[in-house]
Amino acid sequence: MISISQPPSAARPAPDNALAPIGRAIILAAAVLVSSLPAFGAAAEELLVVQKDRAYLPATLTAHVGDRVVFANEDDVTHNVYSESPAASFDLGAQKPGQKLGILLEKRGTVEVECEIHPKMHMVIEVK
Ligand SMILES: [Cu+2]
Repeated sequence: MISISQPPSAARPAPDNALAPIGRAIILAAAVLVSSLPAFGAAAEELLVVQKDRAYLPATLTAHVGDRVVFANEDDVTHNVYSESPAASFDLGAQKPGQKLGILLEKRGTVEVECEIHPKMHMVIEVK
């Protein structure tokens, strides 16, 4: 009767013990991550840039290192967001209407954002 009521794990304690160091490592990694966040100053933000009528809105944006910028294609045509700026060099590729694509800002500086398909499209992100 007693042996039947015991949970299976009580008979095999080894797997629980084996997981314990991994659990401690995850907690330690989380603590290191949290303690490193103040280095960015304010908490990282997600900033939205809309593509509408073949233009970027807003045309200028101030951001901080660690922020994400999400480009939302609210147009009825495909766009291709890219930048060749040293502060952020990227090419998001063909972006269909309705799609959202993001970048992470990792360096300070001026990011000139353009569109591969529409040369008149241009915006500037100042990363502080
Ligand atoms: Cu475009």
